[in-house]
Amino acid sequence: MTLSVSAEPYDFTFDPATTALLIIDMQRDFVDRGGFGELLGNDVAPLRQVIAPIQRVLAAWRARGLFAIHTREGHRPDLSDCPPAKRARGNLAVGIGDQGPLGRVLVRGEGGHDIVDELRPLPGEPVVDKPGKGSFYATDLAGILASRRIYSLIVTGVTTEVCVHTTVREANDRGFECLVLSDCVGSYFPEFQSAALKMIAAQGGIFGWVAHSDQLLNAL
Ligand code: TIU
Repeated sequence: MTLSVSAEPYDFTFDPATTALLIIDMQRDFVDRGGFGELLGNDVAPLRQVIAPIQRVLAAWRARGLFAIHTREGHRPDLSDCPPAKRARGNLAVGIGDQGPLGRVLVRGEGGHDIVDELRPLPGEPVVDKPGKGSFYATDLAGILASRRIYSLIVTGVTTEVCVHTTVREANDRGFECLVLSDCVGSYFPEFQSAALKMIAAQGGIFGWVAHSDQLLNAL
């Protein structure tokens, strides 16, 4: 079965059986006050706006028995997988590995590292822990997608110009077709949100397609 979604730069067609919904880094560390995002100097409010639209898409996706994957950015408690350059970046008073209001910042097992309750993964939905911005770098995501014969990705999560963009670029170079849902990805910076979405769909869809989630829900 092939479905078609009205998208930029042109309709996105996909077979639901070979497509995964990818939910990137919807962790308290990025969308809650006191987390890594706020420690970096950001207002988390714009990111919280994507929770409800992703919830709607995830509910429709699950209702059809389709495959969803969640990612989390973070590090081992001993920080052995955190490059010193990443830890030093920003000269933060409280940074990666330090004790913050939500526990140790961006460390696996801590409160801030967890996915928000509204989007809690269900059994059967893999959670991919990643040390970098991209979801393919140093993870088993490629293996999971290969074993499920997944060729297309519906991409949601945060932040649009950082982990979403890095992941879409990685996926595009690996031959995946990516549809990014414009209202289900969020940035701390409105101007980056707009530019990042344009960069994906420009030049005939140089990295992929962009559509509002209503268009996907219509197709489903
Ligand atoms: N800072 C920022 O915009 N993003 C990140 O650090 N990680 C993700 O985007 N997940």
